[in-house]
Amino acid sequence: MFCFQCEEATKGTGCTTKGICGKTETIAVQHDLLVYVLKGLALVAEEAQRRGQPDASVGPFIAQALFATITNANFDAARFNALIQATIAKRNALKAAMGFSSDQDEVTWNGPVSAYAAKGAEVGVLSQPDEDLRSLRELLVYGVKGMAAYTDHAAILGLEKPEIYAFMIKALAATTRELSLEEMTALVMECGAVGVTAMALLDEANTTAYGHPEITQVKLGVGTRPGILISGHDLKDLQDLLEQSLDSGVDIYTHSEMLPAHAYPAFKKYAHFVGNYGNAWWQQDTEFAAFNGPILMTTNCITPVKAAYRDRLYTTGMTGWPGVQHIADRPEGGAKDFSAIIEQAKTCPPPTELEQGEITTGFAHAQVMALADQVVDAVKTGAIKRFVVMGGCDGRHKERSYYTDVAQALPQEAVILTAGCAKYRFNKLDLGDIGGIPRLLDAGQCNDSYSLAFIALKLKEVFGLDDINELPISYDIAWYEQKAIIVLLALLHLGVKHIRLGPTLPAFLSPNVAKVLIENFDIKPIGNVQEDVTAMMAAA
Ligand code: SF4
Ligand code: SF3
Repeated sequence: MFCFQCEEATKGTGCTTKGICGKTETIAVQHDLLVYVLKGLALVAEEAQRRGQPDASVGPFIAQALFATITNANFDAARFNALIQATIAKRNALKAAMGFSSDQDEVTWNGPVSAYAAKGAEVGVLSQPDEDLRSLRELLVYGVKGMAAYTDHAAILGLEKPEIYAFMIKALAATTRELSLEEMTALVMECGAVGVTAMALLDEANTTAYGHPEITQVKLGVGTRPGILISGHDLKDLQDLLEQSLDSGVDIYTHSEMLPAHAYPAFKKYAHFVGNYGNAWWQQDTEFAAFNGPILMTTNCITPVKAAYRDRLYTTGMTGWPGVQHIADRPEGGAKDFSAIIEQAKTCPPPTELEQGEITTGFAHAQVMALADQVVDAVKTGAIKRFVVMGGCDGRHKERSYYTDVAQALPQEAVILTAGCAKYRFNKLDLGDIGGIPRLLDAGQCNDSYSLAFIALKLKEVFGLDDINELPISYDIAWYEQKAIIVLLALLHLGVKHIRLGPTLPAFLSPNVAKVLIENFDIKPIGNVQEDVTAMMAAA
């Protein structure tokens, strides 16, 4: 196996025997083969579009299948065998319907399940010998994986855009061709543009379904009733769970990326939606053990499952772990059936308390815009000198304490804008406020990163600036998995420069590709805390 798609790639180069994430060689080569046959499906779908016979089911299928391959989403070999089989079947049906033939291996390979491991090993990322082309192809594929996750979330809530699916198809198909470095770079940039569209669509889907997030205090302590812990990013799953557990005597707690759900008006009406439990994804083994009740993983991030809570863990959607109970998809127009989780919860003791207090969330774009006059005044008077965007992912690496230290070292005139689980490095610190505006504004999940771009674009308009880089905003982004890659590409598309990216630069950036990003966008690695804080406050 060889995998270097996340920030925790072994030794900063790639995992070759087993993933730090827990991905085994079996799963890694299945991921590689699934992506390979999806490229074949994309080639056929592209031909169908060219002939004026597009198949509308291909885009959503690709989005779901790619979602399953993002880091920490799915570790279940049986699910991947089924996905590979379904991809080949879909590709073959579309070929047959068009009477299309091709001698490209991605389009013709038809091996049995027993051949998957060998084929996956043959078609992995190292099969491209040129390190720059490999780097650009993988950057594009990882961007599309992130886009796929956001697109699937929007589709679950009923919003889809054909141009997003068309780009995914075009991008996957393009990675099978011998394109020049310039052509590949252009596709990577286009990926960022379509990423903005996908993020805006998801924002629309979330806010249409559940209202605009509002400033909300979320409790960190626990009650005396049994609980269900819901993790991941899927708000529709949360909605179904809240509805079905009404009057069950069970409380619902959020974990990790589900925390910002408390800020949606639609969820505030549930009295049994009581608080947030624990921290970012990577501490789940001890936190899930202490929770005592069932845990529902709606999306990434799952870490290797421990015996202490294995029989209380459930996956759903594109997530999976071998041997862990999986809740089936909702029937058309219906709801998922969470009754087994609710029944189990009733038999469990209440959660063991980990901490007490409250944290504030709900600063998505509408809430920030509601405070726009105050914010603009504070900038004009100099009470706010700088906004620092510290969004993205959290992870295990101890170097990530950098983000806690930066949050603490920033001067009083700096406001932090965050989204994603990166926030857990500083969201429990008392950072105070500036004339009533909290110094930490949490816009939500990584899925809500659109808010960060929206706020920047609105401020640019209010201040009458021509260039987004003239705003008093610095970017100090933490990344881990592929959704952070599409957010990064989206920011680059919007013209944002001087982004600090950490805790390490992606292993999949070859020296030449990294050089292009540095020369064109002044992307830089994180450095010394005090030096970075001083530089950011000086707009560098
Ligand atoms: Fe390694 Fe990350 Fe790939 Fe897992 S996802 S195998 S940790 S590079
Ligand atoms: Fe986190 Fe996995 Fe990226 Fe949604 S939950 S931001 S890492």
